[in-house]
Amino acid sequence: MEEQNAIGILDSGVGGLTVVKEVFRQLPREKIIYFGDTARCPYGPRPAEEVKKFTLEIVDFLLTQNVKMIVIACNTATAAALNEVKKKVKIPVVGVIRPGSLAAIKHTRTGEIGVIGTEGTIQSGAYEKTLKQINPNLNITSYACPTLVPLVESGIEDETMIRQVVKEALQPILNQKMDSLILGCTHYPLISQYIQEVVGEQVKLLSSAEETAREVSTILHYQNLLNQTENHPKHLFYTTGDVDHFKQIAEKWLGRTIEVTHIDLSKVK
Ligand code: I24
Ligand code: DGL
Repeated sequence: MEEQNAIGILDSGVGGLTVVKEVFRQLPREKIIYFGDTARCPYGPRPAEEVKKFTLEIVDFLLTQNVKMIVIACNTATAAALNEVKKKVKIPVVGVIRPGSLAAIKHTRTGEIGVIGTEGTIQSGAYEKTLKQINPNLNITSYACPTLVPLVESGIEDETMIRQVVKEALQPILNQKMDSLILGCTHYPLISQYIQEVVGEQVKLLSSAEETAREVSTILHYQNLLNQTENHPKHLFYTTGDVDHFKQIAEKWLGRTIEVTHIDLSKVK
């Protein structure tokens, strides 16, 4: 039965595990097959065409795993490839940009919305397009913060240093009016407390992981694809990079032990 097939979740590396954690919480009966392209991470500084190519390769791999749905958990990949992927595959495809945008639209009172993300995400204009398609009167400030992914991935725990990097990264948008700020990158929720400090408590931070898991739930229900039978589904995690390093970060983040397999995409097919 198709509903017992897994949900395929892809990301440029480990950041998409924020979406996995929410899917585990909101949809505990669903089996997950995660693909983290850690060998080619980060996607943020790469040209859109390259990110599109990488994303399509991963989608092809996930299709060989018989997934019933695909979640593009990476903002940069969603910006570069969501439309193309949707055109190519017959199963439902969800990105992280629409759910995050809808959350901001639901929250804003002034119509002034900020978006921060990688260079690729911001340059694509995908958030503006999505937001303005729903409400053309919104006032959107979008800004790339290329230092924040390296900050999170450095594993630095020194709060003074984190504060300093976050403050510098956000300086240019501090005089912009906004009542909502979309964290348009997988990694930003991990430093949201520092971002909140810098932008002030009057600005509501919106992250897409929770909203994306809810969108997944809605679509599975609507398409009659919710898994009704599984109780302890066996999840699979693929990484193009180092298995032990991936496993260490993922297990710490998810709070459970997982099975991780190395994969070389050039050897698939
Ligand atoms: N957090 C992230 N990426 C890393 C890291 C981290 N190292 C420490 N912490 N490294 O992303 C990325 C490069 N690696 C990835 C694995 O393969 C080799 C290359 C954010 C994690 C999002 C779930 C800090 C850290 C951690 C565990 C949980 C959360 C966290 F170790 F911030
Ligand atoms: N996952 C990416 C995103 O959400 C951040 C890391 C990267 O640049 O690959 O945009």
